[in-house]
Order: sequence, then structure tokens, then C-alpha cells
Amino acid sequence: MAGFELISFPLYEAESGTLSVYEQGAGLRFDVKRVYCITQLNPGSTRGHHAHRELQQIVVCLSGSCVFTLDDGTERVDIPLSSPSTGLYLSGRIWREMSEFTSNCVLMVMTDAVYSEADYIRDYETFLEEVKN
Ligand code: T46
Repeated sequence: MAGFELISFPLYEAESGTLSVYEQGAGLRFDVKRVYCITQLNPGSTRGHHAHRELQQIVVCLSGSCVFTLDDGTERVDIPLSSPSTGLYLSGRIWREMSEFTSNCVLMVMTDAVYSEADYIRDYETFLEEVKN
């Protein structure tokens, strides 16, 4: 499936703790315009259920784990995320659903654009129509 890629980021582990780096030229592939975090995730819940039209994003699971289910209108793949050294790069019209959150799951998302509700496709039938055209 096109429209996603897993990126490796440097991780410096020590007895005292772990440091991860997200830097232009070393994994970051766009100028970051916005960062948001998703915390206090309910293990029984799901989120997402939408696609974007233009937005590029890199999702990093800073703590705990979860699963991203990606759908390009033809096939679906499950991507487990569980490390601050792994970024899930998403671009173009990819329907995403997030699930299987552990209670300590913390997600950080870096994007190439400021928030725009007009970039969201929140209806699955509209998404299917847009990817067909
Ligand atoms: C995505 C997945 C991975 C804002 O006002 N500004 C923001 O920058 C964002 C991201 C959200 N919001 C508002 C919009 C909603 O009223 O926060 C509320 C929750 O957003 P949403 O239901 O879209 O959250 P998720 O977790 O389903 O999806 C989010 C991102 O919106 C989305 O771009 O790809 O994380």
C-alpha cells in the first residue's frame, strides 16, 4: 500500500532513561508546522475513523503501544506502534483507525500544516468516492 512508511529515529538508551530525536535531515521529511499529543487513551476505545486530503503526518508512540489500521480504499493493513524510535509517516488519502491502546499509551504527531477541518474526510463513503476519482 502506498501512502505510508515506517521511519527509524535515533534512540539513546541509558540506565537513567531513554532519549529519542526527531530532526530535519535525520528522519523528518517535512517542515513541522504543528505537533499534537494524544494522552490518557482508553484501552477499550478506538479513534481516527477519517482520512486527510493533503496533510503529511508522522505519528510516534512515545509510551505504551497501539495499532494503526490503514485503508487505501482497496486494502487494509495493521501497523503496531510501540517505540519512540519508530515513526509512522502518512500522506495522501489513507483512512486510519487507532485501537488496542495500552493504558500508558502516549502518541505524538508531527504535521506539515496547521489544523484545517477542511482537510479531513470523516465519512467513509466520501473517502471511497474520492480515492476512486
Ligand atoms: C489523525 C490522528 C492520528 C484541533 O482542534 N486541533 C488539532 O490540531 C487536532 C489534531 C484536533 N483538534 C480537535 C478536533 C476535534 O474536535 O480535537 C478534537 C479531536 O480530534 P480528532 O477526533 O480528529 O482526533 P483523533 O485522535 O481521532 O485524530 C487525530 C487527528 O485529528 C488526525 O489528524 O490523523 O489523530
